[in-house]
Amino acid sequence: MSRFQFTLQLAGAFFAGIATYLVVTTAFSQDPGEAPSLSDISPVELAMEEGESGDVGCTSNGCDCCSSQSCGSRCGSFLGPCDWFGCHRDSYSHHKRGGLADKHAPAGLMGGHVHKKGQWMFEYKYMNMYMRGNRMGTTNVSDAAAFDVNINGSVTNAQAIPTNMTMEMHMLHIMYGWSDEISLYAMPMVTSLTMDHMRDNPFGTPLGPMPALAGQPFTTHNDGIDDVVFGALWKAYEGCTDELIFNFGFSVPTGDIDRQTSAPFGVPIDLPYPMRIGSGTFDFRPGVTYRSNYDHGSIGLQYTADLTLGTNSEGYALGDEHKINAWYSWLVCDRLALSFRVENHWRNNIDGADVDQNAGTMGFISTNRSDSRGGFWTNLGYGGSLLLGDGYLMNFEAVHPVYQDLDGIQLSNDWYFNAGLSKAF
Ligand SMILES: [Cu+2]
Repeated sequence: MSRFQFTLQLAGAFFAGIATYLVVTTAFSQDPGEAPSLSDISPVELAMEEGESGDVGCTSNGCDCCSSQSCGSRCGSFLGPCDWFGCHRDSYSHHKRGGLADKHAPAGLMGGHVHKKGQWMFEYKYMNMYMRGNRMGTTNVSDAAAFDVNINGSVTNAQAIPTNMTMEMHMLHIMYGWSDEISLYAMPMVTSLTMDHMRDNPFGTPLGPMPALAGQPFTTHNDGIDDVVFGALWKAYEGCTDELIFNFGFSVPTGDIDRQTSAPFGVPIDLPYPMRIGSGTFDFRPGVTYRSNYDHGSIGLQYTADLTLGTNSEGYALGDEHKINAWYSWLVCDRLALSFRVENHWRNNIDGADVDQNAGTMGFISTNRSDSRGGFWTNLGYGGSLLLGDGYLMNFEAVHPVYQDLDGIQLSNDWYFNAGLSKAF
């Protein structure tokens, strides 16, 4: 993808996000309706998680907390009072808006909330990502067509093709409220990577007789401690019902990038780029999140990036990544929210190349190519979060790509899953 295309898509995604925001805002600010009585508000629910982000600065319990028209109208009920699925909703009070099931961004996102001074949060997050089948640009290619392809003037996948891959991550997300505006966080994690391949070209090759093991599968695996992510979140703006949070994140290269495998040749060779756990570089991971709360849910817009700083010990740097997300969380009731998310994700190709790899290995298999790592993905995410009480929040999200434009030849993304369980105290 050219830099021009990239810029164009970035701008397009940004304006799409703004348009989504305006449409949702307009839809949800009509019909002031009736303000609920204070007796509707359960003190137990309100006390549940006082002090998390989204507790948007209103000082009294009622809808008169803000005199502005916009806030007043948001105090109205869009869908009317309800008592669905046996759980009563109390979300009319802005006073304790942060204690509801939509207080965190959807499970696949980070950096969307801060904590009050002195509050801790511990969260276990899990991700399982699955990739299946090869793709060039926006076109899926069969196993037969994935062998011996010409990428940027040189042939690759001469000796094997990747066929599918599973990436699993177990993350421990720790947050602490340094002040009411600034929260610190750290996220150590363990990553597990498994890739299946098909050996040689069983579909016919111009190079002579077919090797004896052609078409046989083989698998490589790698797991271990990934790069540790840490940083600070700064709530720079807090309105009556909305807030803006900046993320100053970094990662340190604690993940291994130099492991070897004996598959498929029986002699140790370096694992290819997508099978390496860490980036090998210090990364800057900035972000900014805007959230706006409504009686029946909340919307969020988020930009995040992962920018490598310098070059790693193997002589390369992973490509920069950018993500723009827009989501809507619908509060079915105070304890349960359902979310819908749209993500645009850009990743650049690798800068440089591993010094241990001689140029020949690029021809063996596409996963050794630094020019087959970048791409653009549009993903849709469907999630839910459930307040379990006592400060526990559980969330889940299923994500799938609806558009993928991949540089070179790469495995295409399939459905993947995010889940988390957090406790704040
Ligand atoms: Cu938190």
